[in-house]
Amino acid sequence: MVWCMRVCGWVLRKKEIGRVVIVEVVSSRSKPSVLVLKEEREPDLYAVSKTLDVGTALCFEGEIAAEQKSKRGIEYTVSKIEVYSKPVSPLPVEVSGKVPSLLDTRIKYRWLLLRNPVEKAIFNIRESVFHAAREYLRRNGFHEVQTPKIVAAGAEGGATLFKVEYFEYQAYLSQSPQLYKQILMNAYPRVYEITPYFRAEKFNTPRHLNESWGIDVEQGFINGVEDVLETLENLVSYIVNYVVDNNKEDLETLGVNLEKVNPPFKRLRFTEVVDLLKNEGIEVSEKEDLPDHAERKLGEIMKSKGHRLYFITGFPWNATGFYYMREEDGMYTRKFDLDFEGLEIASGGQREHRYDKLVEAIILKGLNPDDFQFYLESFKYGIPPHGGFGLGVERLLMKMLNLENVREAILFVRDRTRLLP
Ligand code: AMO
Repeated sequence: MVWCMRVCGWVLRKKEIGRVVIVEVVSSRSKPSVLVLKEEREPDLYAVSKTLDVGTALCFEGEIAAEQKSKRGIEYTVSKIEVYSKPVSPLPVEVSGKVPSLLDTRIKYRWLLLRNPVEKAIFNIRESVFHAAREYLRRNGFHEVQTPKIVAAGAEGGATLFKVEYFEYQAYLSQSPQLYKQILMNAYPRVYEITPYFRAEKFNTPRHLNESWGIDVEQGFINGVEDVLETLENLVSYIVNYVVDNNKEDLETLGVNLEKVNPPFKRLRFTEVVDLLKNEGIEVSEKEDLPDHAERKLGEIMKSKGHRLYFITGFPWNATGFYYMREEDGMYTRKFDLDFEGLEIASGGQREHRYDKLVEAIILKGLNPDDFQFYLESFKYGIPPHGGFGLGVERLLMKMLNLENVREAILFVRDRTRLLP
């Protein structure tokens, strides 16, 4: 049985070969529909198709052709074409995918270049990442919450706060839902939020945005940081494997051979990382966060041992936020990172849930406990031991799809120089 379908989209390319017109129409899939119109077979539609410019918005009705010759898409024989809108000027960018555009052009015209199969494939996969994350977390008893994005205090250090005028108060854009997801540990055993992070990173790098998206999780009643590591490795595996199973066409369009991943991921102590790097001639301080070049080198070392994804656990206190639980030695904490081939894609840890210790940590970090009263109060009424993480969506996509720049993984880029579109 042959099904007649109605598909709406835009003309991506048009080719005339003798008395045949071939029109590629892009819709929501990364592969275009290929309309084959023969003068002999459908003279009226053939005449219409000759007038179609690249960019025309149309709907067509047709059947998947018995014989499929096109390598670019799915061929249809057409019974109806309805034109909805014609471009009033030629398109400013080449959308067919024949000629790759520069990153700058891709960012400026993403809304139009999304008609290009490669752009469409990236964002179809981005959609799957969010869908899979929700599916996994919901199935595992996490409640979805929304917390404010206009806040009175930052959680990730003052240097990257964007100031906002809030009537007569000084406010900021939220860098992370950290403090709020912890507060909610008073009433939910498990929460997550899919959220933007606003960070005034002043430098331009291929892995930083000023507005990025995170999958932020917090889990209570834990017996230690290992419970949180397990949630994160299961979540990341679920997301990657979901994309492998559900975005075959998009991965093919991108030419990406994404392999499934399975937990457990390798765990490395921070001190082990320092030794591993020392053996490779890279000196890193035992008291600070890993610099970028050290992170990349570690990625190479781990890849040669067959580990694409690995945790670094037990970060030094000097390199962490105030809210991570410190070990008894005072030097190290229960903070971890998850790295994917040399790039940090997530951070998390067990939190300090003991009131007195938390006040002490805030003071030790040079912050004023008065600024955190709303947060501190929530540690007085039976908050359970808890931990969680923030997983950077654009960074995860970058690694899954071998993208060179994090800007390729977000529709509208906010970076040091871009506030439009
Ligand atoms: P962190 O600051 O490491 O941790 O952020 C978590 C993850 O978010 C991503 N990310 C970014 N991606 C692109 N551009 C940026 N400017 C940017 N900043 C962060 C990264 C990073 O690993 N509150 C903790 C999480 C927690 O402990 O639960 C936090 O925000 O992938």
